[in-house]
Amino acid sequence: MKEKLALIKENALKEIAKCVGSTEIEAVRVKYLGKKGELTSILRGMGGLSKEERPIVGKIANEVREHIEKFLDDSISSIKNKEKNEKLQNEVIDISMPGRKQNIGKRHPIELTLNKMKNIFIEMGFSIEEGPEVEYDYYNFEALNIPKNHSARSEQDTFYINDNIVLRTQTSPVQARVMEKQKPPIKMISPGRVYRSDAVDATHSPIFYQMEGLVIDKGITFADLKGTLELFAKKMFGDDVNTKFRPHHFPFTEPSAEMDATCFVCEGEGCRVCKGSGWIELLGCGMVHPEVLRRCGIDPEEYSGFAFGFGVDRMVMLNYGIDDIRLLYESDMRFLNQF
Ligand code: 2NM
Repeated sequence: MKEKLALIKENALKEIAKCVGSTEIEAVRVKYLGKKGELTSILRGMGGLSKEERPIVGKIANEVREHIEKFLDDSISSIKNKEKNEKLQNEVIDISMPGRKQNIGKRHPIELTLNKMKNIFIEMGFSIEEGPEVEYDYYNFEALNIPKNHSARSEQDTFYINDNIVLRTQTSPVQARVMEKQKPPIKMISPGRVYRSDAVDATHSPIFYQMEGLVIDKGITFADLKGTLELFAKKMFGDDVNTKFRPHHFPFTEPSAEMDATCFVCEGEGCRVCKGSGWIELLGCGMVHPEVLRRCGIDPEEYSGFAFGFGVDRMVMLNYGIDDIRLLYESDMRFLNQF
């Protein structure tokens, strides 16, 4: 028995010393000290020994086990250490590698263009006013002299919430609200989202952006309108841009006009952007209709004013040479990343 134990010890120590990896040494541990290990089965077999032999053999067996355990623990920790160092060596960070690119948010082209337009008007002393997108029929139509049978009211253009409430089809209701509340002088713009029940195509979206403006004071004339909007066109598209006014009709202004600017792409030669005409239609405008002033609580005998309205999406498209409005609302990163 003693010789057997000595042999087990000798073999175990030899095998442990030979181990280089942690899986290998674990196998050796199981082989000698595991439940079915060589030493364990000897300790189990001690029942068959005489009373005299038992304590002696037991003592030796315990010493052998302690010796093996100690040597094993030391070897395991040195192997683990060695393996950890190797791992750290292999995982060294190469600081010369290029970093991973972060996707940071950007301003949308509509916002970029809106900001540019707003800043031009802020420089000229306009205030920025906002109002509800879900609006009373009264402010969206009635106050603006748009009668009940006007084509802008037909079901196909307006989203009705109920008989009295609509999704605003323009931002002029904001101006009607300001006129009602505020004594002139008024010098404001109302940028914002508007809604129309249109079929979607390259130039129509049921949600789009408008920016309307309003100036009211004593003695405001069409010359003020022209001066303001010509200056805007030059600041927006460059000093070389010329403008012209064509007569038009809007229910809320009289007289009314549309303003064109010389094409800033071909400088009037005719190209794809201006469809060969050399001119680009920029906005609608006019002198505020006396009936609108009256309905909003301003005396048309004392005050006069001009108003104008842009389609912001159209400005964005002209600014960046975009030919399909849908690109502005589809959130396609391949498109948006270009700005
Ligand atoms: C346009 C064209 C012409 C306009 C009129 C008013 C108000 F409230 F003063 F009556 N706001 N905006 C106006 C005038 C809008 O958009 C093409």
